[in-house]
Parts: sequence; structure tokens; C-alpha cells
Amino acid sequence: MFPRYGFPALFISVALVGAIEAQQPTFSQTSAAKPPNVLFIAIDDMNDWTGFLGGHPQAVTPHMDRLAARSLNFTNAHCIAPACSPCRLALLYGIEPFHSGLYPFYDHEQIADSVLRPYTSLPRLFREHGYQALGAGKIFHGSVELPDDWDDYQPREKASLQYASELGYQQGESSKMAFCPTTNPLVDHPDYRATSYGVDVLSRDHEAPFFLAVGIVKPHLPFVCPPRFFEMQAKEIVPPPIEPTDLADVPWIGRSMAKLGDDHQFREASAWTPVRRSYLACISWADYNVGRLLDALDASPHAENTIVVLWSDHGYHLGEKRSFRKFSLWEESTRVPFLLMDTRQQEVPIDRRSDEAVSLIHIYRTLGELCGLNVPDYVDGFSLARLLTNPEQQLEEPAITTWGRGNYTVRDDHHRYIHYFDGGEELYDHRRDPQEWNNLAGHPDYAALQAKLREKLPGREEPLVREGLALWNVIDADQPGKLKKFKKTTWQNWLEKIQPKLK
Ligand SMILES: [Ca+2]
Ligand SMILES: [Ca+2]
Repeated sequence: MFPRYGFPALFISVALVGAIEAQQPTFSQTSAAKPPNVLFIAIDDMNDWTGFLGGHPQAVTPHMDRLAARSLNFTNAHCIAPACSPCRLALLYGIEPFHSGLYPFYDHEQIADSVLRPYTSLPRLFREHGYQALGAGKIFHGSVELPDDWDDYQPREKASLQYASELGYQQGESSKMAFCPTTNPLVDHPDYRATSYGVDVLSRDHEAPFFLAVGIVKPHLPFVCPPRFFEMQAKEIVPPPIEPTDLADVPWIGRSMAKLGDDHQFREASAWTPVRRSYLACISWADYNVGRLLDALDASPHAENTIVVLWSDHGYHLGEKRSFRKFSLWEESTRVPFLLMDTRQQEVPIDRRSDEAVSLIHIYRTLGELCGLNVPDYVDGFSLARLLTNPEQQLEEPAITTWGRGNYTVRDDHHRYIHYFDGGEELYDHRRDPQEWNNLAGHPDYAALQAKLREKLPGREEPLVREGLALWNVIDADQPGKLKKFKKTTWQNWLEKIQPKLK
């Protein structure tokens, strides 16, 4: 990999000496091949409702679309876990939840040192190789970032935003369940400030290469952003395809993952349209901020020596499978935007795409290869760097998504297989059933395929890490008892009271 970009041998040897020396990089500005910078754009809760993925026909995302046109667009990319904390921990430490035991929600700063000591975070890996690691906004999940990870980090500020709820929808007094424009100037919004930090870093000269992480929080709840991004949206929002009795052929653990209560409340309040419109508005707002970063990069001294990776930590349900938010193993929750651009590549064709099923777990090794880092042996996944020059290349391994110990989905190029901890299974053929409505598990015609995909389930499952556990909202091998309560209350309630109204 090194000869491909003429990576200086001196730099590699320096990198091996250790963190202290490595933080004072010795390669010179005159070196012909300075290591590439990295612009790492982490987006929160953005599903495939973008122009470049086509998940919603009315999505307005001109800036991400222009990034996609210059990038390799992974059109079949999936999260490592369908929730902020476990996906980010896995991506940033490069280890699958079933190998670390970090399955559900942890606040990064509250996990015991002994748990994280064997692992090297991505920003820290860059630091150990002479980079400056600079970050702003939501990168890990939690209220603070660990100081050893960063040379400089602009913490997330608590926003004080005013909502124009009369122009959208707000559920009671809840500031989290708000779906409407804000009335504040742009600069009051945390995503604007995090992006401004990035713009400032990009605009300056730097002696050492940088790993710059910018975490954009929208479209995470509440779905609020400046009014102009609401005005960009269509008045009538096309609803996603929904099959009312979709959950009937889904096993119990799968049913327990659907947020039936949210769906019911939005239906009762006729609020799905403003909820979806607000989600699209917040995506356009995130897109605007991505555009600011791209403009700053293009105008900067780093315009031809920077790797850009953009990803979202998981997808989102907006009524499909009677659910809202993430926290499930279906396509809506797992499919994510994932763009990779190497600005050192000149005159590459536009609109390169790979339709191979890939997991975000590969980002760690991909950046490692592109930047010539020595990636620790424990790191899961493999580098996708070769696809930048050969997007047609086929990959043998499917993408795995984990949600609680024992609950996994295997996504290959055309199928999704789900296996819950109690043996429940789902199987979908995306060529005939892109909405995952028809569960084929147990169908004799698909027995061989089902067995083949079942073989891809994790072979080694680490026990749950209990230190730092913040929230425990999934029925899995560590909390099977919740299933009985779910069957008795939630599902019965839904079946008897809510379901008849939906027909
Ligand atoms: Ca998230
Ligand atoms: Ca179904």
C-alpha cells in the first residue's frame, strides 16, 4: 500500500517509536508525499433519505450529492449496531460488539479504563502516527470526549433553541419530541458551531497532517432546524411504503423492537406528515453544513491531499414496520450513507458506486491503509481502499449488524437474514421484496440460502460489558425475561386496541 502513494519511509519509522515522539512529526513540508489529511464527517441518525441513495424521492441534499459524485458511494452500506453508542464505539475502536461485549448503550467516558485499554481509538491511532487529532461535535456517544484521544476537541454545547411549534408538530411539552423550525440565528445551532470549527481547521495551514472529525447531530431528535430548511421541502410529503400487517410474520423479538407506541401516537395526532417533513428538513440542514465543509476544503491548501469519509451511525424508521427511530435489525435501521473520497485521485470518473454489502466496521482499516497507519491486530473488518480504483470489485463477506447479544442480521448483496437470540429468524429477498415485507425464513425454496447466511453469524460472542452501561432497551440473551412482559402488555395492547384502527 505504501508505494502506491509514495509514503515516506522516514515517517513510518518515526511512527513506530511511540506516541511522545510521534506527536512531534519530523517529516518535512518539502516532502513530495506528505501523508494525507482526513476529514471524518460523522452524522447522527441519517437514513437513506438522501439524493445520492434515493431512499426518499423528495430528499433535498445538493451538497452531499456533489460529494457523492466525486466519491465512491457505497449504496449498500450498513451500520455495526442500530444505535448511536454501540455503533460509534465499534467504529471508532474498530471492534465488533460481539468481540468487545459493548452491545447496548454506554457513555464513552463512563466505561472502565480496563475495558477500553486493549483498544486504540481511531483519533488516538492517528496521533500515534504523527497526526494532530482535532474534533468537534458528536463523535463518540456521551457528554465528554476522552482527552487522550484529541489534541484539540471542541465539546458539544447545550443548545438553547426556540421552537416555532405552530409551524410543525410538538408532542406535549416534550422538547425532544419536537418537529418544527427554530427561530434562532444559524450560529446558535450546535451543528453550525461544530462545522465552523471544521471550516477553521480546513482553512489554515498545518505543519502536521490532521485527522479532523466533525460530528453533525441532525437529523437526530428533536427534528428542529432553521426555517429555510423547512421551506425547501415539499408541502405534501410522500409517505414511505407501509404494509399494515407487516409484523404478523415477524418473530417475537423482532416485534419487540418496533416502536408501536410512537407510531400509534403519530397516527392519532395525524402527525406523520410533519414528522417526516421535519426529518427531511433536518437532513437538508445537515447537508448544508456538509456543504460548508466541502467549500472550505476545496478552497484550502489541503484540497488535493485529503481523504474524506462521511457516514451516519445508523438508519431510521419513519412508520415502516409500524416503527419510529432505530433500534431494529431491518433495512430502515441498518442502511446508511457512506461516502469515501480520496482527493489525491485526479480525473476519476464521477458517480462511482459500489453496490456490495459493506459494514461501517471497515472504516478503521480503510483509513489505516489510505494513511499508511499500523492498524492494531485486534481490529475487525477489512480495508475497502482498493475499491476506490476498482469500484466493480466484488466482496465475499456480508455486512453484520448486532443489536444486543445474540441478535444479528447478515446482509449480503441481495438478501437479509436475521437471527434472534431465542432462535427466531427472518429472511428477505431484496430483488423481489425491497421493503422486507415477506419473511421467507422456513420456506423450503430458500432453505439452502438460509443455511448459508446462518453460517455467517458471529462464531465468538463476548459477554456483555456491564461497566458504563447507560441504557438497556433491547430484549436479548442478557435480558430474555423482558420478553414475557412485552408479550403480555405491549403486544396485547397493540393487538387489541391499536391494530383494529389501522385497517
Ligand atoms: Ca445515532
Ligand atoms: Ca412482514
